[in-house]
Amino acid sequence: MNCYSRLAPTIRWSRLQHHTQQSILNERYPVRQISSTQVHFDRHDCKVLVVGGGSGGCALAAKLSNRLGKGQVIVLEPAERHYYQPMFTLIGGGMKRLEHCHKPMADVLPKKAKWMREAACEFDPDNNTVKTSGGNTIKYDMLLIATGLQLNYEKIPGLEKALSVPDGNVCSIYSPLYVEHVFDCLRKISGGNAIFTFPHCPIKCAGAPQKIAYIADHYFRKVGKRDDISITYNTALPVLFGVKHYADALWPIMKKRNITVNTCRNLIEVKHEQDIAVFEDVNKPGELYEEKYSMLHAVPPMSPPDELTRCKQLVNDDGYVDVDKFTLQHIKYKNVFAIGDSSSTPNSKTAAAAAAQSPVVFDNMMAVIEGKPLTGSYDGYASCPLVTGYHTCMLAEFDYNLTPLETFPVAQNKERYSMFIMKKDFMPLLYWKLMLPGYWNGPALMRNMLSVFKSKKHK
Ligand code: UQ1
Repeated sequence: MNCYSRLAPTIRWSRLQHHTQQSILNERYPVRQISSTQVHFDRHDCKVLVVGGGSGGCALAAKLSNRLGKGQVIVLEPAERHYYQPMFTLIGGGMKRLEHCHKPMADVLPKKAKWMREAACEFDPDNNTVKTSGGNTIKYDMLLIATGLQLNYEKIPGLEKALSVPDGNVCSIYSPLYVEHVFDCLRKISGGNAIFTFPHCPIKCAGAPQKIAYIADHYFRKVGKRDDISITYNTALPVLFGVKHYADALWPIMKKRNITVNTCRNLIEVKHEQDIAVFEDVNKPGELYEEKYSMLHAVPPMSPPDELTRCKQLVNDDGYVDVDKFTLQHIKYKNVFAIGDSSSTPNSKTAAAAAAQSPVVFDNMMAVIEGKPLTGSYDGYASCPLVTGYHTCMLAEFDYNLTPLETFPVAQNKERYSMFIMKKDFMPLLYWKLMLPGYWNGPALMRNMLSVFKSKKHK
């Protein structure tokens, strides 16, 4: 099977400009120029192979190639563009545009690393090799898996079809293909039920599905149509947010905004011709609820990519790379590490978590290369700037114990304008200028410095 076939979502061609169609095609299906007389597959050797050029892969490729020198690191990444995904919620709310959130992959990958514009097709950790979509084999000394998650829209019957209806009323902030249509939906709807979902599996940025609901509420109020629209947030989780400290602050916001929250309710089908979303009670399989929507914001189920989950030696039963949660080293293969969303570590999956993991992975990979004991340990830090409208945000930060681990000397379980500006204007700069070039190790240093200003109550 062609490695790329899983990446082929139903694309709403009618809504996309020709150049966008072409660039998405180029991005998804890179063409290998093959001469008719000679087909020639290569074998490549490297000290470190980084699979994936997302936030974690990029940052680590920069750190490692800086230390190891030119030509020692290969990055395997098929996409032409690197997206700053934390901006997708703001695009959904019409606060930013899609063109603000991506750069050419060639510009963000480090110059000292070699970029192979192919996908990993087959992992063989017993022989230290990875086969690529272009038919090449890469042999490595050290492997870093940074693939992130794939979006499985097709797992919900009817959803892809609904998303591909021209000017339809189903949308999703999670994909660059669909994110721009979210704001169209917010503008278009004039009454009825706006339904927002959260699927029955771990996802990246677990705060985003409710952020877009808060933003929608604020938008409907701003334009004076909120009284005609009822908003429902249906989550498959038993809680509103995994960290009690913030969940306790978010429930009253939902209440104040008059957003109905149903927990343990999972979207299982979309009947777009009738505008009906079908939900199942996750505790009572077979107990179904049909809800009529005038707008549906759907979050797809997600999983590590199929190419990875096929390699049973590397992954746990759920398909995540089986690493030690502190050292981020593979449980069985000591020359394999993972960073970011595809790893088995039980932290929230955010770019901030990848940033905090980056110095640990770097130190521990270098320790293996130099034959020294591992010293780096990841505490599970993740943060989620919970945007709650057009000028407010609650910055949640916490660790493996789901205990708040906050950077700033203020009560962070409150909605603040300062945190909104940080999320909207400061974070993109920090990401492009510091994180991707490998200089940002998460806010631990800043937190320690600012801790002198914290009152005992907040320490
Ligand atoms: C962070 O480190 C990070 O990664 C670059 C983000 O993603 C873009 C974030 O949203 C946040 C909040 C952090 C944490 C940084 C600070 C200064 C609290």
